[in-house]
Amino acid sequence: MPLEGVPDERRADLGAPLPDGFGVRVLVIIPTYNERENLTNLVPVVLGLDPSIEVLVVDDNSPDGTGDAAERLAASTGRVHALHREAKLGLGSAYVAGFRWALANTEAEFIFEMDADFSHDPKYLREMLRVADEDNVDLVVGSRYLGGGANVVNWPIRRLILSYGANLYARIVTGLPLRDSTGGFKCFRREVLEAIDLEQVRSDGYGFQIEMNFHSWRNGFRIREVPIVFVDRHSGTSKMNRKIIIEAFWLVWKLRFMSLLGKTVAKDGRPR
Ligand SMILES: Nc1nc2c(ncn2[C@@H]2O[C@H](COP(=O)(O)OP(=O)(O)OP(=O)(O)O)[C@@H](O)[C@H]2O)c(=O)[nH]1
Ligand SMILES: [Mg+2]
Repeated sequence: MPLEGVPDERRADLGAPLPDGFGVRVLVIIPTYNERENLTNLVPVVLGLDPSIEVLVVDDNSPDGTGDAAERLAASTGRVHALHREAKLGLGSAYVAGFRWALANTEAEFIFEMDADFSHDPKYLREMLRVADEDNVDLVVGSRYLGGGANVVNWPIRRLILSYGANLYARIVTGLPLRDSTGGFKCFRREVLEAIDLEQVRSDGYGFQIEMNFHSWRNGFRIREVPIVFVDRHSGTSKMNRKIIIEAFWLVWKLRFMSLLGKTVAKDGRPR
């Protein structure tokens, strides 16, 4: 698919190409709620990275017509799929629905989570895939807080402190060895999603991200962070809210007690 309609600054700097004959099947899941313009700009860039990449949009009946935009993209190429849900049911359950769809309908070996709003620059996809494939990593996490600093552009200081503090708190309470456990740009090897009992993953927003990382880690999978620069959304509206923060605050304690009790959400019910 040509990169039509993509702003010039997005065409440039997409990183080094994947090795010739990479050939691994990749599915990028993009959950959307009112992201029509962002989605229409983002998808061609993602597809343009490599022919092995396909996209699944999970839209929650966005009033701005994002679902129709996803259908138009799907009609223009066989590499875009759209899953429509009836109402805004939350980011966590959108991903769970997307993971289930991916496992049931594709043979994708690597399955990405990615935001629609260009906060996650598509240029990092290649490096994340390279790490997953060549270095045999099961979960690659795009990280804003590697090396002590914060690679975040255009966030108010209040939000930066909240996010940094939340990550420190999650690390201390759960023991999860990640600098950035709340971010939503990551690449799962298929087996990771197959091993986790997705039925039991009920959290939303930041909590969902922490929970997926935690279960992957507790199930013995290899996790690695790669540095990314996160840029605040240029357009569209935020879906952040207080409920999501409070949920994540309590969730980390639940995870800690689960690990103390030796409980996992692996499908076979025991740690690997
Ligand atoms: N399907 C679906 N997608 C959602 C829902 N909530 C958020 N999203 C999408 O999930 C991604 C991340 O949400 P954002 O609103 O960007 O969350 P954020 O990055 O924490 O906050 P801002 O960038 O400030 O808006 C975006 O692509 C959203 O459109 C939801 O309830 N359902
Ligand atoms: Mg965002």
